[in-house]
Amino acid sequence: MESSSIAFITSEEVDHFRESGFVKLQVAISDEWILRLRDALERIRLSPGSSDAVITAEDGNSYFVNAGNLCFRNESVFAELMGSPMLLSIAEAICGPDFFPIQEFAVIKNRGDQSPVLWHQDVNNGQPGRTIMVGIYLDAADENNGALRVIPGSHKSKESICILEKQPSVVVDMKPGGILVHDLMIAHSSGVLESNPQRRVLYFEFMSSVQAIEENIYTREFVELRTRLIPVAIKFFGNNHAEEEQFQWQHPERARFGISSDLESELKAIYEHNMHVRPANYCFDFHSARA
Ligand SMILES: O=C(O)CCC(=O)C(=O)O
Repeated sequence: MESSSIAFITSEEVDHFRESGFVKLQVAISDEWILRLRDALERIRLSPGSSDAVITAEDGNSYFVNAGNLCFRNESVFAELMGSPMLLSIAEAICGPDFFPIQEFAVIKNRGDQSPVLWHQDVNNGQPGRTIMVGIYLDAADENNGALRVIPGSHKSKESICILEKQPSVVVDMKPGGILVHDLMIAHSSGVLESNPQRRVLYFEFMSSVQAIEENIYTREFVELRTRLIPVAIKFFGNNHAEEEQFQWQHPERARFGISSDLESELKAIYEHNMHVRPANYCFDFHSARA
């Protein structure tokens, strides 16, 4: 990760995000982080759990395509990343100091899995701007290898996803370590891998607590439970990076989120509730489905 003397997200990048609904950041995670994260994901692949997805493709092979609840997988590197000043500063700059983490997961594309991600919005909430998905790329992505396609400005549109998905899109190429932030309302999709063996992306989803509750996207109970993950993750980061600058959490009610030093019990208390996130918004075309 870059030194903390460098702004993790610049005001120009925030402006670009607000206007277009996505922004590719200048900062990147280091090779050391990439290797640790890939190794942890590989161990999860070798013993998948109930929050993961393995599919069987037309070629008859099984492919590991999704891993959920990353901070609760006995792989502390994900909670460390969640608690890093880089990730939390990005969330704060866009969502505001009351941001909370909704979910964190990995999307793994493999050559041969034939699993495109169809056009969708992650959440169809009332207003864009204070809701983000931060994608951290562990592999390169380009037009023929699973790069995200986005429809610039679609996060501000009132059109349905069935209309939006027909609008002109742009492809966002990424390098390993690169970070792409998108608004949860932006229309996006991705294709299959044609030549690269894998494209692994870690996703960390955040939203303003006030927006989540005011727009009835999440209950207060959900928001409070997940907000507890922030001080826990900050401690995970601090335990392994004591010499680095720590994130200074500015949440207006942070005093209510005191945690014990038993971080594993804290994680268990958060994740044992198994709360469901809002489903994404896809176009289901009844006419084609009947034809
Ligand atoms: O990683 C991708 O290609 C897109 C994943 C995505 O949009 C999602 O899981 O909601």
